[in-house]
Amino acid sequence: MLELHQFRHSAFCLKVRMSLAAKEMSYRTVDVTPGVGQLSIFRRSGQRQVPVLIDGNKAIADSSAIIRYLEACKPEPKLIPNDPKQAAQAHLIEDWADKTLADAARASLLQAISNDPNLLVALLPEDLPEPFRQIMGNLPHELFNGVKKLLNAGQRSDLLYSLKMLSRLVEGSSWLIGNEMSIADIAVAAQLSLFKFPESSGSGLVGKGCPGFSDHPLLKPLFDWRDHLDHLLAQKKVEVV
Ligand SMILES: N[C@@H](CCC(=O)N[C@@H](CS)C(=O)NCC(=O)O)C(=O)O
Repeated sequence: MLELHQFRHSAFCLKVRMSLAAKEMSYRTVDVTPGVGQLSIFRRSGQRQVPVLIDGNKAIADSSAIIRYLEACKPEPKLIPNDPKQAAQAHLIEDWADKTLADAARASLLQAISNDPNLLVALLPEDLPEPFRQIMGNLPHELFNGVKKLLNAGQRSDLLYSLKMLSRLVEGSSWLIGNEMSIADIAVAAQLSLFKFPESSGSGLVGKGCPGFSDHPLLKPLFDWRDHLDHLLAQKKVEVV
């Protein structure tokens, strides 16, 4: 049985769960405790970040490497297009989502949390007993590792511009590239989760996120597109508990 070692609300871990669902591959998740739990991740994979996929005695780190591994294990349905030009486009969009969008998403969520402490409480694990929830009312470090500073006004407006362009791209079309779901759709949708949490994030978080983005009228087609993908993949998911 494949095992996904993860932080529940990490967009990179969501990216892998979405890919496993797209391929209808069964797996179970292991929630890693930030800090102490990462020691075992380091022992098994030689680095400390999640997601890490464990398949027997193999440990694969990095969401993009994991998806390439899944693609080799179960080639259909393809997440990396066969056509070399489309494969190149998919790679470029995935790379933009994993770097530029991911950094901006984490910084924006951090900003949203600093304005709304209830959002932080909603991000804590659901099974955390109440006394711990109160003590742990600090920042979820696993999400914000690497966030250097909040977005300034210029970066926020650049981000909004890119998201509006994406919104235009998905309006009236199901997929970012060609006629099938690809890694580009999954990578973008996964990072969008931090701007507006999808239903699959659980009832405490769904709809919450970063005001100014989550409720921007021109981004509605983008979040509708993401919600559609989230529903579609929820039906295909084979997570064993
Ligand atoms: N490039 C990696 C990024 C993974 C990543 O940033 N993981 C974060 C969680 S969102 C993490 O493990 N942070 C903890 C740390 O860096 O110690 C991927 O695509 O999987």
